[in-house]
Amino acid sequence: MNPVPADRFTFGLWTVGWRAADPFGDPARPAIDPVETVHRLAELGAYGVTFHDDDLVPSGAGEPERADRIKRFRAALDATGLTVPMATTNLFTHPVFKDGAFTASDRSVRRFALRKVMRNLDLAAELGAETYVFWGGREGSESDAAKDVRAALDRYREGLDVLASYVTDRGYRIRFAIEPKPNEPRGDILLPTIGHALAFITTLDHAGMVGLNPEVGHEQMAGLNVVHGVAQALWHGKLFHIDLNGQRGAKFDQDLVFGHGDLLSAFFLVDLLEHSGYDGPRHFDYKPARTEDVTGVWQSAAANMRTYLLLKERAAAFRADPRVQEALDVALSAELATPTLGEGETYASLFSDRSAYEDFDPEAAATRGCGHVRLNQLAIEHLMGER
Ligand code: GLT
Ligand code: MN
Ligand code: MN
Repeated sequence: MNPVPADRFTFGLWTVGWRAADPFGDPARPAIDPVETVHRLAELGAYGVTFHDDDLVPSGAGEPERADRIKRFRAALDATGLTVPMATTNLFTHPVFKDGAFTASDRSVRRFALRKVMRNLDLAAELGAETYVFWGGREGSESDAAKDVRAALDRYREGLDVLASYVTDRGYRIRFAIEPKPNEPRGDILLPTIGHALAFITTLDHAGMVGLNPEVGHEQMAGLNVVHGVAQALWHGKLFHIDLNGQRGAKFDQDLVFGHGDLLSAFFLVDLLEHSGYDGPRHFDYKPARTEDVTGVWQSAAANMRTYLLLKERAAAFRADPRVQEALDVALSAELATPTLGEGETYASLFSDRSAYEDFDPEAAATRGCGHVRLNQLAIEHLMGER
């Protein structure tokens, strides 16, 4: 059960590198050099590493320092074979972004934000990234009087349109992935859920190159079923990337290890990813708990991958179990794939089909049990290693 690069597990520099400062407490761990992170992740069997511009080069660093840091990072990638499948921009830490980046009311901040993204897009392309994530943590408000949401969405769209043209004109093979989140750090964030983001994408000039990077915990913070959300993103052909982690209910963003929140949901999510043809990275966006020392950081990184692999194994066993197949038959699971109208049928022939209505007995059909609880129990028993 050891992870290998073919499993496509990736981690952000900011995840294992989180120094465990929170709104109530100082950093509890030392900084980790990105070069060390690359080596440790490679030893653990990861496939890739991802970064914000400022994770790699602290904001405000001069050009020589920037070049040196990028050179050292590249050398570590070359030495280990670790890839950079995704990169993103920090548009949230510096107080200049306190009222947003693409949707800041201050136009000069918006212009600065676009330039910051363009600069890191060049580096992302150079390092071979195929996905560029947009998490708009500061795009939002605490007061409904403070922002005209419709104007803010106009500016959000403008920003993504400009950046998509930039990528296209430069010939970069990069697609954009919007990461929804309902709140935190803003009281309310724009594009709060997968559904909001999907609708927004349809309005973009380059809608085809923009998809989603859903995060497990962010949907759960909104009280939503992340498996349903990810399935709908897949259905739209928009699951470009995914942030896996754990969350226990509707509260602050916990970023727990994958599976350490709603384990049953994690099981069904792995089942979905593994059976849907999704072939992108399995990216862990978690934070090693503040209680952990540096040893605990790397143990927690390994825990994410191990949990994923265990769930993958259990999901395969679940699917292969004849009792599950039988329960799926009872639930008429396969029948859902059959179109409601027959081939070539129209509403007119439906109208003249007496068996569909006049002779249909809804009372009899209503007595049929679906057996969904048994199916769920079988999943739980597989998850617990009972079968
Ligand atoms: C930030 C956030 C994450 C996003 C990252 C991308 S940064 O830590 O909490 O969910 O994926 O910008
Ligand atoms: Mn999160
Ligand atoms: Mn995330």
